[in-house]
Amino acid sequence: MTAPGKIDRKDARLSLVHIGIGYFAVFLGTLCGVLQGLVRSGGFELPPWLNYYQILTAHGVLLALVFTTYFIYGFFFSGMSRTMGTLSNAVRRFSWLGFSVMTLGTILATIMIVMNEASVMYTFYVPLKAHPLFYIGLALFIVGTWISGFALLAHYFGWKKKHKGEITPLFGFMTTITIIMWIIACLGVVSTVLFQIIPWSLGWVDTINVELSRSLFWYFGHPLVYFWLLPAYMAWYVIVPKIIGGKVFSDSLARLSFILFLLFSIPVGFHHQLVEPGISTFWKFLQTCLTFMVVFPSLMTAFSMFATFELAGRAKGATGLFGWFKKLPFHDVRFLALFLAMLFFIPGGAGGLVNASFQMDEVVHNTLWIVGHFHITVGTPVVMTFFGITYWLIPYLTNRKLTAGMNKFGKIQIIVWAVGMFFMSTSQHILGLFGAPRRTAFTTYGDHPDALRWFEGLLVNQVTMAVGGVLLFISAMMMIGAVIYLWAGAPQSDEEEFPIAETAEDALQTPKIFENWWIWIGTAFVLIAIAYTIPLWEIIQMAPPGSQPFRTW
Ligand code: HAS
Ligand code: CU
Repeated sequence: MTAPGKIDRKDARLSLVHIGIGYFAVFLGTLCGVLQGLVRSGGFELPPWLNYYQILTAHGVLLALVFTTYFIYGFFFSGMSRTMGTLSNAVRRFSWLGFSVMTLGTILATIMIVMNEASVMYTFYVPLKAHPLFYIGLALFIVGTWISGFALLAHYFGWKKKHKGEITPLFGFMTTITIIMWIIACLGVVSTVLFQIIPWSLGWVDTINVELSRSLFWYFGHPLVYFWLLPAYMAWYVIVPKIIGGKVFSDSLARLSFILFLLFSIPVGFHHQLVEPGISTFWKFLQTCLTFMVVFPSLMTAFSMFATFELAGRAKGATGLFGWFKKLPFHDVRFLALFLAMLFFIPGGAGGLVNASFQMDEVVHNTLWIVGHFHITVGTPVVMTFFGITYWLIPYLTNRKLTAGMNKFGKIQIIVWAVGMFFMSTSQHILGLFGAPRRTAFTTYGDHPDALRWFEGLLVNQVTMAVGGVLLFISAMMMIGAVIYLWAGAPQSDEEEFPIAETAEDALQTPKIFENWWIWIGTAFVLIAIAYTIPLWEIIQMAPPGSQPFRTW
């Protein structure tokens, strides 16, 4: 029998293996990242056997796809076991199957990148063509996540069956929303990979409808960012209140924000394609409006965080308008990491509003501004939250202790990450406004005066960006060190908890309709049908001649 608050050793192992692979991807992916930064500064050349677009592809795939997905599943397995009971043997077997298929796909895709057969970036836009095994690896990766996803859904609905009429635990509800959104979103990328790209890359068909492929990719690509963000929000909603000695401000607001993500995160992909031909402006405009709808659950989250902080502070006797701020436990790395993550998301999210505005996107699209945007959305709110979770989750899973020394080390590691990201992302945003493009190695375009400006600005230039990159690499290596120490070196203890907050007594009763999955999944599909049916039909009907494959490296 598992002690209260602890999880079954077999569930712990399933979670740990996922987190371990995730951090191995961090090691490789950040190594590529620092090399990219040094190349762009003009002060460093890659060895002839390594090309810039190869390491850029590895950086994006390993960090944005592999690290995030493995970590998220490791977090889900442990949280679902902790809050909804030990996983059944069947659920665990299915999860190991999903893990095996995911990992086979990851290995295949990574080998193709290492062999320089897939320098197509993490968005693998056609008509750039990688080796067919790269795409087959990606397809296996997605199928593996589906198998594990369905296993987690089985665990959630199994709990519901045993607890008829009860409101489900918040962690489980949020995991289920995220998995359902992920499964629906992946339909886009699986369609283009299976029915367009793989046959085309194998030479079974000569040409490919580029606009259709990109549109199916971005049908998946924007909800992909919420697949990363929602687990971070889960930690902000469910775990932070416990760490700060407070309660969940409103269970229903938390659930409603996740339902809004399920409804509005998919029919918005065209906001990545605003400058692309082949999509009529009406549909771009409609999806831009829906994009502004999907901002609301984030603003609700911001409000909820402030309310949680203030209520916790006041309960401790805070007075004055901002007295509650001083009561926050900044000394605790488990909170500091998540608080800094939230702070970074303010400009990160605001930048997203710029990107989503037609005219402004014309200025920033395909510039370093976008790279700056996603380093303070994925690279900090998400990654720094995952780092913060790691400081207690690994000791919890390995029955070890987050020592005071490691807490101190962790605060330094998190602050180095924050400083590095501040320098790198600020430079990227401003260089992007100066016109510096993304996805290019070092170049001054024949010493063009505009390009030279990217190296001369006072604080903001491509060298500052590289300095930020080096700080991020140092912080990432510190994090890897912390993971190894917490996994195998920290003192044995079973004190470490998986912090799960209770809901505030005076919070409104959560409406039962929130658990009516048919309504929410049905509405999500209706919105998707409205936003995508006609434009995809037009893209197919009025397709220009397809494109041959290109290999530019
Ligand atoms: Fe984005 C491009 C629009 C959010 C990631 N985005 C990207 C790319 C990535 C990415 C990876 O409309 C590049 C893809 C590529 O390779 O081409 N993005 C948005 C919008 C949002 C948004 C409207 N993005 C994210 C998140 C990401 C992410 C989240 C990852 C996790 N993005 C775009 C657009 C593009 C784009 C266009 C395409 C641009 C182009 O031309 O290519 C929204 O979700 C943002 C809403 C959020 C806010 C901020 C809310 C603030 C919160 C924290 C509050 C702080 C607290 C702390 C409570 C409005 C929740 C307490 C503070 C105290 C002081 C006490
Ligand atoms: Cu997007």
